[in-house]
Amino acid sequence: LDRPAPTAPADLTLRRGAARVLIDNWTGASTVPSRTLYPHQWSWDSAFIAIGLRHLSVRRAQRELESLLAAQWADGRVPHIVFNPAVAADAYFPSPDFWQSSRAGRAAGAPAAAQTSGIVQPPVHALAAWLVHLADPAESRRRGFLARVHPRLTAWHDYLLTRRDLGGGGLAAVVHPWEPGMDNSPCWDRALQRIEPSPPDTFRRADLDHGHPADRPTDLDYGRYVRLATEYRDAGYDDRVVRHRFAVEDPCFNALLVVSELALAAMAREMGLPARGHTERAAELTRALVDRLWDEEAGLFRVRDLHTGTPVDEGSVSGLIPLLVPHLPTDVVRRLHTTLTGPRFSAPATRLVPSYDLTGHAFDPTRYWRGPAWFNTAWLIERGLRTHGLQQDAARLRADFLARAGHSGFAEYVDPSTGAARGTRHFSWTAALTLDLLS
Ligand code: 9WN
Repeated sequence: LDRPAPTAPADLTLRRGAARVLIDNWTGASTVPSRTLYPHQWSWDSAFIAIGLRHLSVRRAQRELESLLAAQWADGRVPHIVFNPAVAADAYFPSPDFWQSSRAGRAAGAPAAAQTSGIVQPPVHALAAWLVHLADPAESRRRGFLARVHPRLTAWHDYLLTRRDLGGGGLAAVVHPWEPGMDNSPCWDRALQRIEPSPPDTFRRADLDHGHPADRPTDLDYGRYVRLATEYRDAGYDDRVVRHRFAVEDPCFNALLVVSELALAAMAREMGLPARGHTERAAELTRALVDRLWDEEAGLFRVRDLHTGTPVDEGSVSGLIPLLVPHLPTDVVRRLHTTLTGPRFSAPATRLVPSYDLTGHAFDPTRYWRGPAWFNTAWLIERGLRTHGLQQDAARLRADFLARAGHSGFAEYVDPSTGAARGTRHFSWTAALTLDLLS
């Protein structure tokens, strides 16, 4: 309501460009994040993509989420990649031959037919499903969309809050740096020092065929990613038997779980089912998030390393995303807002929020999650600002999002110091969330 209607010619051009990206990246049942760098289906990408696709085709948006959920494991996990069997095995690393989900993941309930990875990504899916429903409730009811996805999404959250509550404090832990979706964030550096990297000659990085080495994680990072994934695979991806050597609680991951739990409550009410279990869970999660991860002195949420039992002393955009959570204490919202608009996260060239503290010792303006500003995190923060009535800040962030998305050719991320496009172009979630902010 506080947004201008997308009738200006520039908005229409932007809308057409964003729609073109999503049409080109649609494979028939889902959307690839990028035709070149990421040629399969990714979990949290699909959720963001569905949020944009609902403005083009509600049916396609439903399909996007349902094709992902069709690859859910019997233990409830939603895998971070669902592989497209029509794509060459060497187009992306690690490929299905590495994960071996249907064989190695049998005890954990991996599907027999689909090939998937064995790890997860942030739970944005229930929020996405609810927003897809709201785009056309009559069509959603006619197709029984919520009745089909609600039980699967509930099982997904159950998995995260039982098998993945590794700290015993009511939050979900992530066990691989790919799981929080921010692969090489400095937040993982210290925990990763404990992991001996797999030798570089044991794998081939397909990402460097398409991505610039200065924009991507390093070979040392990859060696550690491979080691951790190999150990999980060799333990049958079974959280009941594996001793995870990397285990952290991430603020963004858990904040998304809170809002997705509230989305499940809304779905339950819409279907005439009890919603109380979901709202209670959201309240417990919110309390645990604040008790375990809020750092009053730093003015943001911290990652907690479960091996040391201590907060990680790094400032990441992940620590600002809990602004999305509706029932946060008021002083926490006030402090988050101050941090967001202060020198650590207010970049000179763009209002899009950098992925890492601009004044931090590890800040790098071009390397992936160590500084560049990403569009999905900006979308989440824009929503968080509106959740707490900070409309003016939200409007400024939205305007910059749209300008950068258009100028960058729907880039994967931008350099926060110059605003220059980085990573791949025609990136699906950048296009999808552009459509959402325009609608
Ligand atoms: C590993 C697909 C994914 C995103 C992640 C982003 C990147 C993969 C990679 O691309 O990760 O999952 O190969 O680097 O970090 O957030 O979901 O777009």
